[in-house]
Amino acid sequence: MNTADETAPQPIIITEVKGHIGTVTLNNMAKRNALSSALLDSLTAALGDFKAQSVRVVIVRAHKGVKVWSAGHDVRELRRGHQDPLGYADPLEQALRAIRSYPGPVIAMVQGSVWGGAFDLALSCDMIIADETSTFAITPVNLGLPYNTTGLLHCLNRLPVNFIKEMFFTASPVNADVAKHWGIINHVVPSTEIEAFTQNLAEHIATKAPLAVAVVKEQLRVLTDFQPVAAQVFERIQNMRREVYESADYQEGIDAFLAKRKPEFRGK
Ligand code: LCV
Repeated sequence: MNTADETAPQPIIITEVKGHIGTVTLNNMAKRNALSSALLDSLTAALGDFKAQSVRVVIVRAHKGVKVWSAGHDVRELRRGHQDPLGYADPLEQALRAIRSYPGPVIAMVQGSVWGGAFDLALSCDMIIADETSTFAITPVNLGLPYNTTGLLHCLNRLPVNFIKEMFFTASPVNADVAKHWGIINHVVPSTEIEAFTQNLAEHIATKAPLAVAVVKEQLRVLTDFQPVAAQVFERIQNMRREVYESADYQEGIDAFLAKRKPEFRGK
């Protein structure tokens, strides 16, 4: 028999504050923690709540031992036809900005596979602690989607451009050792120890002067995020991106994903 709590809708994220540490646990495993607007808006709201409680360090994680940390942007919600699928106002972009401007470290604790926009989300955290089961993939070329320039800047601030190109052009997952080698993750920690390791790191940082920590984070954000691009160059890039998201290939990419079949890209 179903007791009340078994039928009650599960929260899409679980939040917890203990001392100076706030934790967000992605909680939609049926959809592989796909980054739906519901999940992303909840994450952004949770960061606002944490800020109001002067939470000093945030951990973003999935449930212990998951095979998929997050399947990336909810493909069903990707805008189609004449609308930028990763525009400034997209819930994913709003969540990334909330992470990057949170006045304290946001640590991604990763187990399992990370896909697409979830890679950008993890990379937007201040540090990534991952276990041996973690993999990372960025997948716009699987959908025919023009990734946004801010997202590419997030990658450029962290990774060599030849490795970024390999990740974007192949859309292949990279494993924990490769991710550590190139600097995607700060520490590879055995899955049996990763919770304690991440908690200890967060608690250690939380003993430091929070105002001094917050100002260094904001200084590094403005130094890395604000690369000047000439207006004409930006408009040319946006025009190129529009041709991609208005292409038949982008429609085919989404249709194929939803139909669970391989896409046939024709270059138009
Ligand atoms: C909606 C999903 C998703 C999902 N959206 O389980 O990087 S960009 O530019 O491309 C950006 C726009 C982006 O992030 O795009 C999304 C990129 N993500 C991916 O390519 C990963 C897509 N997902 C998968 O490859 C598989 O789901 C993985 C390998 C993550 C897990 O495979 P598994 O066999 O364990 P299913 O595929 O059966 O998925 C379970 C349910 O979650 C839904 C999927 O449709 C299914 O729902 P139904 O049971 O209703 O069919 N799901 C998974 N990923 N990104 N929904």
